[in-house]
Amino acid sequence: MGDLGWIAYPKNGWEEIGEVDENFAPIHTYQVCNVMEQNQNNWLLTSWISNEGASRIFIELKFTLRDCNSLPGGLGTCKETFNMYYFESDDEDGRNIRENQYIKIDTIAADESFTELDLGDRVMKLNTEVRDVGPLTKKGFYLAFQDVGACIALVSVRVYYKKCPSVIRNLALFPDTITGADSSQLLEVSGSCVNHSVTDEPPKMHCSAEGEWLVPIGKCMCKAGYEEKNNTCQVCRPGFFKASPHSPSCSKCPPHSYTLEEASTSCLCEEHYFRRESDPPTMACTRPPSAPRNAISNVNETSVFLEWIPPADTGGRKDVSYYIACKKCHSHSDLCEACGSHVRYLPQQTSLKNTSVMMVDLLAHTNYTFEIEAVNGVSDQNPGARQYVSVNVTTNQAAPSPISSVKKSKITKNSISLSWQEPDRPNGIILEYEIKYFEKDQETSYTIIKSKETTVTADGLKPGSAYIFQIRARTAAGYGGFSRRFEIETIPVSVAASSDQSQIPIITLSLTVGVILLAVVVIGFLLSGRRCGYSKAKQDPEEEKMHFHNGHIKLPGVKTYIDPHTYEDPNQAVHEFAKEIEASCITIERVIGAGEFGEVCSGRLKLQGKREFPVAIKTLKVGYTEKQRRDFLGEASIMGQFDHPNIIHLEGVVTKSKPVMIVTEYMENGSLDTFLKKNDGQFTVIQLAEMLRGIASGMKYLSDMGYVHRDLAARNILINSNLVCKVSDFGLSRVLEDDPEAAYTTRGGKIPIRWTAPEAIAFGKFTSASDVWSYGIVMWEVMSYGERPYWEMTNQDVIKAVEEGYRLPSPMDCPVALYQLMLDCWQKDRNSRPKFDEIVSMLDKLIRNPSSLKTLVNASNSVSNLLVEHSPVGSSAYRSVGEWLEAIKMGRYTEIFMKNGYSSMDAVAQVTLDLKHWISAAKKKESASPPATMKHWLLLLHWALLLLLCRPCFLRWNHCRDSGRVQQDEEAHPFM
Ligand code: ACK
Repeated sequence: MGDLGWIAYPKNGWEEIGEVDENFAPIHTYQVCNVMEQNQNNWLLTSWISNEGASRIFIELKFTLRDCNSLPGGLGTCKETFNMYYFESDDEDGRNIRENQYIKIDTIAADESFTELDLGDRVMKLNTEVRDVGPLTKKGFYLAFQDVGACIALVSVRVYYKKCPSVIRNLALFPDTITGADSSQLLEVSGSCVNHSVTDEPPKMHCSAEGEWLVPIGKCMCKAGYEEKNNTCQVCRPGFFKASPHSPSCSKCPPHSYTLEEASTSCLCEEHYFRRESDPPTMACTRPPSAPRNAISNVNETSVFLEWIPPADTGGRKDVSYYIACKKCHSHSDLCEACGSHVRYLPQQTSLKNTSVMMVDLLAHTNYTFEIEAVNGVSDQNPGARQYVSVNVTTNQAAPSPISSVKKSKITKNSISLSWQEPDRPNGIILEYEIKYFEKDQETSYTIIKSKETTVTADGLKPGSAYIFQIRARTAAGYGGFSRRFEIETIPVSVAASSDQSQIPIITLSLTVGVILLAVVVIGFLLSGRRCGYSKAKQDPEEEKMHFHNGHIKLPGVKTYIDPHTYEDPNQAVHEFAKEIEASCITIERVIGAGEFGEVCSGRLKLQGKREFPVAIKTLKVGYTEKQRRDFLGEASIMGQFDHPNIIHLEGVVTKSKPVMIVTEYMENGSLDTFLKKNDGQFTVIQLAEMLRGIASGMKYLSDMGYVHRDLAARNILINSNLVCKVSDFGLSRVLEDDPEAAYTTRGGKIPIRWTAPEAIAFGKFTSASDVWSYGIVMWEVMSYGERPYWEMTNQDVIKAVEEGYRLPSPMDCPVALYQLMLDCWQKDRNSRPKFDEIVSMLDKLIRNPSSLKTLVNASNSVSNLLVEHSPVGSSAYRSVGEWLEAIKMGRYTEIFMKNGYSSMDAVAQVTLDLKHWISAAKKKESASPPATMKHWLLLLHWALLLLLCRPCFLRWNHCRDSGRVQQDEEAHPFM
């Protein structure tokens, strides 16, 4: 509205006029309209305009221009354009420059002219034209408008430049930026990160000539502890954290962590919770895992397999692994020590990912405690909180490991002397070594020497020949593996001869001395009255030599049992098979039992050159008859013939002084039946199977020797502290007098009915096959922890039941495979029963493959066995329990039946179901429902057995069951 200060010349040219615009607002315009006159050159100069740093400016003109056609008479001179110029200058002194110094921007024409009509309406039609100029190099400029004879009204001149306006993009601030001079130019502009943010890649954008931001590159990110909100970085509140600029926003503290501060970059763990360095801060705080669960062990000789299930609480981590700590413990104290490096762990001891491990190369007969510890990534941060489950195991007997090296001590043309070291793992006391040798490539014909020493001399060899030697050790657990083959050559004759020659004088001398010595020995021998006795014809009392060809022994060497009865003088038999011990070598410590002929004591034996060891001593009571002495020592004559780890070992006898004694190895746990009763339910199936395996192995040895035991029963098995079972009780008059279980048969013999095969009871046919029957009963005794076979049934009932095809039911929790083996042993046809060697291999197989022992005979089957064994014929249901009991000659039980609620036949049928129920409850260890006393239970069983013997009743039971009238009541029990 004020004075623009523009200059117009000449005077009659451009003229400043006040007007109104289309909205009737007052405006200034510059007008010129000299259309009638020739040679117009009217200039209008603006004042100095600063370009404010822009190098390209835009000029927008708004004007009206009269159409020459609408002007009457002015056509010759009238123009419809005007020119626009500019002149650059740094200051305001450019007004005085000449016209020709102005630079033309453009000729401006109207694209819309107004007509008379328009004028008449007083409506202005505005033209708008925009031109740009650049690049500008000075601080400012003037504009000039040249009219050359048009009718123009210049309404507005707007001068401007373009810029990209300040903006925040990707948390970077880009300032106002004036566009470049060139219309296609993009200006690269760096942004600066907003508060609490940091650069990732430096932020940049491009400002286009049109004032638009284009192509952003790079960005800023809110630093740790801050998050982006509305283009700013906001602090994380307490309880929230942001660990890295790269995380998009603040997160709530993960479980078991907290923060009380603003702008937290991490959260702190709650007490007892930890974070591993490598754990991301977004992960919950975790803790060490709880202990592994349900650890079970499986001992196989000197290997232990452990299996467990993962801990209930993994501490919130996935990196749980297991560590096995191994401790060797003393059996009678709590003292334990680390196992040492000889134990191997498969696959490894630490960082176990799987929930099982196997320890091998443990010591035999040793108590171990294994601690299975669950470990995770934070366990080391809380070492005080070790969580483990311990498993105590006792390793079994195991054969010794092979001998690793052999030294040649002397080689001649006919002999090779060797020595060796005890095996690395003897796994017991080495009883002897077996040395097998043969001429190279002549393996079918070999010699075996047994030696108690770690040296041997093989003589009678061919000169200059190669021999192959292999050695193995034997302990109570049997033979270990043979060593590798050692090839050794005897000296050839030529070499031997030459060395012999050089030694002729020495040999002559030795020969002379040898002849004299031999003479002395022969004379001495003759003078001594040809003592013959215990020592067998061996080259060395500690050595035994046997030759084999094609698998058959060449020398008479197969040991068979010799019945002491075949000796005219029983004393001779004793001294043939038993060593005489001097009474002074024996210390009797205490009485441990009563035998048939006198007390049984424990004590110690100290033989010359050997260390003292515990023994059992059977004594013959004073005042014995000659027959009693003979029978007493008869056992020693039999026992002395046996040499097997599962046969009680005879140390010797005392016959030269009184009391007469039989000294055997000491078996710490006494007789097997008592031991099992005392330790009911304490052993694993594998341990029981191993006991059975030992007994079978001893019996195989006896049967191989042609010895029939006749009184095989758990009470006649002894068990030592390592749970090794040994067959004992080798009475001369067999079974008759000394076994309290023996009863007289109709044939007059005294027989332990429950253990004896039917053919032995009926016709006195005692064979190894009848021993197999007894072995089956022993299996049953072992698996039922010393239960009495056929419980309280009378011998007569037992004979009858067995004769009718009834067999003992499976003991509780007995593997199917073992019960099947028992049933095989109890085949009526003795030829169909397994042989002891088959039993041993069968048990070996089962022990080697413990999973085969996992299927148990289920409780209900074992009960139904009681009843199902029979094929009933005929049916006549009894009306009352009394009637039925009378009919089966069991009338005396009527009152007991009634007292216990068995007043109807239906209730009797329920007996079986109650039994089933009780057994399954016992299996689940619910102590709530067993009968009031064990006796009652036995009675129940007894009755069930009676049911067996009563066919009609069985039928009735079957009928009840089939018709669904017998309702199985899970809760009720007659004795509760
Ligand atoms: O069950 P026990 O303790 O074991 O009771 C009997 C008792 O003597 C009468 O025979 C025990 N007994 C017999 N021989 C031995 C032995 N070699 N070692 C330990 N105890 C034995 C048997």
